[in-house]
Amino acid sequence: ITIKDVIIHTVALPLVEPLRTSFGVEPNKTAVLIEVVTEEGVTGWGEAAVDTYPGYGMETTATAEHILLNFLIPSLVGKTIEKATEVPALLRASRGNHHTKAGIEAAVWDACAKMNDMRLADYFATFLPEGHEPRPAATVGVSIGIQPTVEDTLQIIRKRLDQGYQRIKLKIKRGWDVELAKGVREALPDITMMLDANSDYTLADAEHLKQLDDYNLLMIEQPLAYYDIYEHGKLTPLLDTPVCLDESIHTVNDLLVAIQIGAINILNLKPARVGGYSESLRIYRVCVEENLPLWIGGMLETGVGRAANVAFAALPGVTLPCDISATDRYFDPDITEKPFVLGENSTLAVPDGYGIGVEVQLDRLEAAKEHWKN
Ligand code: OSB
Ligand code: MG
Repeated sequence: ITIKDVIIHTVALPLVEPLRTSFGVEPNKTAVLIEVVTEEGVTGWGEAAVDTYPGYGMETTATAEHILLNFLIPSLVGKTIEKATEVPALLRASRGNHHTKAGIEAAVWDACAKMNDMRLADYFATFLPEGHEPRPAATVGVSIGIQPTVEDTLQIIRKRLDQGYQRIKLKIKRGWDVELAKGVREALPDITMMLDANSDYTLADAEHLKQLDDYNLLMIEQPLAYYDIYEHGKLTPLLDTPVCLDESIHTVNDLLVAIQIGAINILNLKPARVGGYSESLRIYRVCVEENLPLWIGGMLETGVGRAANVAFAALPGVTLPCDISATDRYFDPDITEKPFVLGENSTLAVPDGYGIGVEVQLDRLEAAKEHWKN
């Protein structure tokens, strides 16, 4: 494809249920959607998963717009791209800004898959060894924010179990952890449960976190600092509960270091966090080679970002349930048509269409752009 134009759409969508984490809460999902228009007449869509504040990552809607308009878009317009994996080299002059780069790269991935008359999931598999053809659906769970009480949390968990989710993730923070895990485990002895600390603890909390070993947790996600690998290397061997890293892993190199020093038992791969699907494929291969359990995380993406993540999550090296839930957990309505609906055995089917397989509805896009302005 030859890139003719790149258009950005900053949007806000009201969340059906805001997600309270150890770093904050937002009633709206914001995103910068990126539309890549090609000389061939194919259009690709991508999503830069950014918030209005640098809470999870360092980028925001404003930095994404700035970096796209001044640096990334000028690096791509007029370029001819044969394979989507060529994009990182074209963006190399700009450092960091992974969520933003992932968004523009995702739009190129969508356009390239469409140009090849392929679903994005199948296009991903062309960059992997044989035997990595996508499954029909991604296995998923659901992430539940911090609630005022154990009883409130149980109520939401029961609703999600009734909806068919088979893996429950609970957000925790300092002062809201052991009591929660104990209360939920006593009420629901058999559920598959995990916790996500979003970097709220320090190594001094190791003894405290050790108490969580009593509650049969699938894993604890990102206990220590978002920039740390070293201290996770100290904590992980002390816990029986497997430690999953999210915020700490920004590149394949970070992952190799984490594996080398024993900091990681499981990886939450967010394509946004590592700068896109090209780097995600490198990381995927390391996980397969090292037998490291892998799942795909989420950033409450709109249908554009979620469709691409579902495609990636369908790859067979993704071995644990992903944080990609059905559309009705996030938005009513989403900006894309064909909502994702939870299927048999806690899955989301890979859409049939070429590329990401879902279409942006222009009237809803306009409404979401208006919502952003207000
Ligand atoms: O830490 O995994 C996280 C959402 C926003 C920012 C960080 C995280 C999350 C989630 C939600 O846990 C996952 C989802 O998209 O459903
Ligand atoms: Mg997380």
